[in-house]
Amino acid sequence: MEYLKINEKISLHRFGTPLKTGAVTLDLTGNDFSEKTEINHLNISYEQERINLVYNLKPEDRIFGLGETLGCFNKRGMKFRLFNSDDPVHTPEKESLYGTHCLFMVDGEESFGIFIDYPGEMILDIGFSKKNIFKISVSDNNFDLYIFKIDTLQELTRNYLHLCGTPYIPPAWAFGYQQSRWSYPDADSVNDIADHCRNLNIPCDAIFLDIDYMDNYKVFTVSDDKFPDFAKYVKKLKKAGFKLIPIIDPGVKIESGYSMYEEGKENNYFCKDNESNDFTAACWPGKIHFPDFLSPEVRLWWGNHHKEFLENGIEGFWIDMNEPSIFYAPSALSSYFEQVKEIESLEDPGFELFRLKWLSESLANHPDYYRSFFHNNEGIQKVTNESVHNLFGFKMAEATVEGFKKYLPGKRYFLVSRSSFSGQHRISAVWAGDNMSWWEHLIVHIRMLLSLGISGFFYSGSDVGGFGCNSSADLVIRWTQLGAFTPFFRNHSATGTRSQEPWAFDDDTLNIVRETIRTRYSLFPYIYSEFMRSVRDFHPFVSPLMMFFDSERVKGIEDQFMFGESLMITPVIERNAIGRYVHLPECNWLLWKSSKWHEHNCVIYKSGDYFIETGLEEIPVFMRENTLMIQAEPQNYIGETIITELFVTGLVTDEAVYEYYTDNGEDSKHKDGEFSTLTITVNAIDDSFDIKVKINENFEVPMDVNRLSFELYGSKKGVYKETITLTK
Ligand code: MIG
Repeated sequence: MEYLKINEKISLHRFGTPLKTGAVTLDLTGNDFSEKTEINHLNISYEQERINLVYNLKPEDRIFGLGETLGCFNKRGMKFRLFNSDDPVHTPEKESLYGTHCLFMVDGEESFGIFIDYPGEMILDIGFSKKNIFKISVSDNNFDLYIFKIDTLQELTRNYLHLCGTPYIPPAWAFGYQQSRWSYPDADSVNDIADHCRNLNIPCDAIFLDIDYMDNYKVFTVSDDKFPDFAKYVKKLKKAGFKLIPIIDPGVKIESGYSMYEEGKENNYFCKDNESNDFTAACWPGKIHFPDFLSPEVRLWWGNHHKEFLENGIEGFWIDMNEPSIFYAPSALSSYFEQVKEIESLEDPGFELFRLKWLSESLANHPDYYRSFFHNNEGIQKVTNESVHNLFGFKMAEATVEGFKKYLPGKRYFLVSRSSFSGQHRISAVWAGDNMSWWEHLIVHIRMLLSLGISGFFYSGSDVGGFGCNSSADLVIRWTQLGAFTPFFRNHSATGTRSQEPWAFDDDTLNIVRETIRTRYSLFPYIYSEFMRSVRDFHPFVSPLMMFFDSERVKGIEDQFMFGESLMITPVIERNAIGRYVHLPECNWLLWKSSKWHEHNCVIYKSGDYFIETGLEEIPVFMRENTLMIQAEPQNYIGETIITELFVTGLVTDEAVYEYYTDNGEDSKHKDGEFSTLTITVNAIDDSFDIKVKINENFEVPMDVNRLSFELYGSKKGVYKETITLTK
């Protein structure tokens, strides 16, 4: 094993000659590796092709991280198989989901972090089989293992991002509400959604196009019947403030004359089977080939095919099925049919019938498939998909980015991927895939978001209202209230399920959901300022309480989280609950219980534990002492009007400083200093408040705020209100 000390915090242990995954961006060339046989904390054992790393868990150890996984936020007691999989039923025992993020922290007497950069299968048994044994089994002996010498979770993320790069920043409108369903298949149904939103005063920034917009599920086509004059349509919707986000699936339909198929075949752009023929699988379009995204040439080709969409005004995509998901391979299907015939011929099929059911289920995503096709990795070496499996989604995202770079140069783009790998946080968001309209999935949503944040995916979210199964009015309400405090805020549901748009239920539900979404929009100045800061600081935007407060108690809290630096969200996630218990760590807190963005009840709480009664229409949010929250009048969509007035709320007993941040929201010029800030400083002095406002304006980005209305708590005299008008 080779060893490299990168800096005081990070060291690298290199096994064999690992393949370059693209996860790490820090330039390590020119460094001198030395030989080493041991790794701090871990026992290494070799088992045929695999390498096992064992850590002896101490009673107090907690394990945090692992990105998109199920189970508790503290992963101790769980087992995971990191092998990207399209599994649409997220029950608690599932070991694999769509992404691989092998970054975690052991938090205990001796804390440290580990990141394994390896694109094939890894099994992590975290005290599941044996209570005190944490065994990591890597299915190959070529990989990089990084050790982080850190004491806290925020330090882990900071150092990991130093190694793997800055998180993706979406365009500003991506912080608005987004409406989706499988499917709004044609212009009429999309119009219906857009009209409902505007007529009912429900802010919305984006509408998603699921697979039915295409011509026969052929990638990069738009059905002419369903969207006559697509280009004009995209522009019309944009004028009304809606971005259209088409879905892109990787499988290319095998159909002679279809240009994607012909070009791919001719240029050898598809993954090959054992006999060097184009590998055939099946997905929505029927029989398909997979583009070999591991080849740079293929990525360019694929990227170029976004041209028409991007020139027609599309600014974002969601990319799906990129684990890649396989309904069946034709060879497996024929053997399945043979077995059906065999069973048919039996006089009494008996138990064989059940075997048939199991057989048909095992057709999808069978492990054999991933052994039977090959990539031409970076145009250099032939590798089985199995050995680089977890890169497919990442490399597809890179291919998409090639398109953005070419046809939307300099612009921020919107990209959310289902499958992902470490490092992908630089170029795309992820959503949590096919959750269910189950109350149990609200907490799953929170835990996953927090874990993803650790791995640098600051902008992510899960389907609000739940994807599979029928949702209900109360679930959509509670989920919208939670979703309003998550970065990617999209209501989405599966075909065949009950509609779950805000207006799909009754008037009460509509009103509550509308006010919740309007509250979200009122918080846009705060959300955007905080998000941009979180990226600058390498500190997750949505983060666990333990990133702010240090106590054993706080480390065990998984159903409350920080949203930026000022707000702690304590969502109600149980059906029929009339409220919930909350833990308020360390300082005083201001409970901001709102049912409308500008109407709220504020109550000061000392640190401790409380039961907070919460009506179905109310969102309990706690403001941290000596921080501020800023709001503006909600808009129909982000950027509809210029923000000139801010509403500032806070509990101030000493000093609170807030930096409101604004930029053009659509490109990367902020990196060169093209942003403006307005710094608000509030000091509590003798039962009153001293307020100072300082503008730092970049001439390219006007600071249009000219009025600030304050509502301050913490003085013995009660609430203090003041409005300040700024003159330039
Ligand atoms: O096999 O495109 O997770 O969001 O609506 C299902 C149809 C394929 C899975 C995605 C979901 C999407 C659906 N897709």
